[in-house]
Amino acid sequence: FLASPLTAAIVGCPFSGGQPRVGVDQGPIHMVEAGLVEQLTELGWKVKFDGHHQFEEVNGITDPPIGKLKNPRLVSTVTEAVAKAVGGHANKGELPVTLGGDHSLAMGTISGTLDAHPDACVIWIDAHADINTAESTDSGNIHGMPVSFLLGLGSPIPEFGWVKPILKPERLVYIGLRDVDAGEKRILKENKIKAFSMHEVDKYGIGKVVEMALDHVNPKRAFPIHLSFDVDALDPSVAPSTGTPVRGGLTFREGHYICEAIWETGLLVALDLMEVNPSLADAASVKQTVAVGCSLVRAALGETLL
Ligand code: 4U7
Ligand code: MN
Ligand code: MN
Ligand code: MN
Repeated sequence: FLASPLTAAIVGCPFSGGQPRVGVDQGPIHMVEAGLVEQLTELGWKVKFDGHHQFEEVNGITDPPIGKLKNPRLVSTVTEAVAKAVGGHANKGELPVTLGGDHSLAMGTISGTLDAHPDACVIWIDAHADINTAESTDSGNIHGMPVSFLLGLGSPIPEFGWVKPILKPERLVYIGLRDVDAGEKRILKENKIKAFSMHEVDKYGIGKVVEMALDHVNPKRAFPIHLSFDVDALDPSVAPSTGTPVRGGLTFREGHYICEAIWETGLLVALDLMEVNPSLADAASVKQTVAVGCSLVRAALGETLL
């Protein structure tokens, strides 16, 4: 699916409108400043990066809530721009690496991937399921909702008319869940969506879980893969600087193993690294979280231990 020579396109998305905490917009800037472009070049990639997105489209927008949804027009406008950027790179056979920013951005990244690769499957690594609908959300934060939009669940919201419900429930799988709202549990069951929580990671080990996840979503290893990685899937001791940390998460190695194993399939066509918030926690924790974000990206793009 990828063009040769292998080209990665960094899509830096300094955006925080899908959640209330300031600072997550600085995540992509910190990862690039930590040397991510040079690190991927060192791995042998041709890297395209022409600055972070400025999202000028949103200037002057007035954005009262729609029902419970906060910043709906802002999120819709930004994620539509992201869909175009990611779709543009993917259609050229480049591998978009989207750096967040909050996870509402995945509404855009996955829309872009599916535009170029309609049969792609999605592997979602997260403490959370991010599948609330306009009806089920308590917080109204859209970073907890992108999956429901992509699946076309919940009542349609005209302001999000550009999002096409193009993801099929059987082409989606989760790993790492441990903080799923009651409404989300119902949605997962009703739609028969496969999820491997931390319970399954403990029970089977990460190697078996990744194999089972791939067997479910990609049985013949024939579909392209979009990997959406929320850094809060990792344990807070590994990635402390994130807005919604939940204890009992993936270890450093488990997180990296997932990325390495997906790279080994040869099917990766797009990657998201989301929810790094450099304004949360002390300087050492920020440095650690940013470094972990960069090393997860490298692992997904072919860095090996030997
Ligand atoms: B993230 C939550 F209620 N489910 O909807 C919500 F627990 O992108 C959290 O995974 C969402 O970090 C977390 O607000 C979104 C909450
Ligand atoms: Mn999360
Ligand atoms: Mn998330
Ligand atoms: Mn979060």
